Amino acid sequence: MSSPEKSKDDKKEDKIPGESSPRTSGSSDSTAGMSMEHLRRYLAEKLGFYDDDDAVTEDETEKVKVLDEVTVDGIINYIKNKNCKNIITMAGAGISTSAGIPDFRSPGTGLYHNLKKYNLPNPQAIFELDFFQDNPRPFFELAKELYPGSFKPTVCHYFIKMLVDKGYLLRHYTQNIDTLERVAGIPDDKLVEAHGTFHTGHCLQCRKEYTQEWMKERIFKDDIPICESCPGVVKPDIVFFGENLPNKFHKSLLVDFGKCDLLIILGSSLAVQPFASLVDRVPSNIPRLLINREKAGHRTGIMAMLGVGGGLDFDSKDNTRDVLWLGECDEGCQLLADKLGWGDELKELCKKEHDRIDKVKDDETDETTASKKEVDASKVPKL
Ligand code: CNA
Repeated sequence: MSSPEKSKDDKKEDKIPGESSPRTSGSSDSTAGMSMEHLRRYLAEKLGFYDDDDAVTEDETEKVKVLDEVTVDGIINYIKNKNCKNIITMAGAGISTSAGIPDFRSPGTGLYHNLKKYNLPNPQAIFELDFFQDNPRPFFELAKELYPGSFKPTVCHYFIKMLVDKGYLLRHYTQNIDTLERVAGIPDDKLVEAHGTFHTGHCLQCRKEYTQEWMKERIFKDDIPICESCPGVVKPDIVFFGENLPNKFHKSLLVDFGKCDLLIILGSSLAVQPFASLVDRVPSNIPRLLINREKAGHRTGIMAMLGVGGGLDFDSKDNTRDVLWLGECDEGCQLLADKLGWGDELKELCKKEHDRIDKVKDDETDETTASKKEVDASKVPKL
């Protein structure tokens, strides 16, 4: 993105960047020598944020009105008019809190707030590889609390599933490790689990692979899962701090983001990199909608003032593409579905799938009770 060489040349001449450039010389708001736009670029250049490519796109975005109104209705009109087929959704822990899984950072209920009982040197340590290798127990205790299989996908998960079924979704990028996307039926080829998943696990020493069921059996007995081939600990394939993100993440983002025709970000504080910076990978004329309890991932401070740098840009006067919808993910997704005319279908899908999951659980409980009774009966001495 950046073009450092060009910046260096301009610096040498100590010129205001873009001053003599044919791309920007046509700026019409120049009155007393230095226009606001030139001043902005000059400061950005001096602070090292200037990006020549941005200069072009920002000039262009000034002319292009991406959304007819910067609201959810504007997004809905855009989806209908553009016939979107390459929507990318990006999700965080906020899409699963209504299923009963706490997020990281929400005050009071977030995991970071509730990790005191584990006596960790700092809350992040529970997801740090070095700490895990010394003391895996806190992680497995937490894993037991959060273990996939105990929760049902939310309205938001099923909305994403509907985007798949209706041919609107290019890819869903999730930071979540709860596998609720899979439970909701989002197929593997539409899914990028950027921070890995509990779906599989590997021995930290010999890399032997294990299934979710194998790990679950041990974790629920409060055993540390130990490899069957060596003394290594088996860690679920979720990405800890200090580990690389999966190859699928790196490969997919190169192919997907240039094609994206709408970005929807759901339930994330956009505080974890490199995931958070994905918002900057869509072309500059592509709308971005954030559905979240709080404003997140936006430019702040001097970056916002200068109109440079990455991040969502809700507040600038030139914004015609970044929409913030504050509230619950489920409500936001139901609203989108209603406005697209899929509202009842989404409600029916949630009900049907939740009933199905409940039935599977009931059947499992019946089977366990029946086999327990069989065992108990076999213990009764025959007279
Ligand atoms: P985070 O930093 O905890 O942020 C969550 C965001 O969602 C916050 O901005 C909340 O305000 C918002 N939020 C919470 N509930 C809702 C809701 N119902 N509706 C709308 N907004 C809501 O979590 P991120 O995902 O941004 O951070 C990335 C971490 C979290 C990743 O490394 C994950 O692996 C990790 N994580 C995942 C899970 C999970 O798999 N369910 C749970 C906890 C943490």
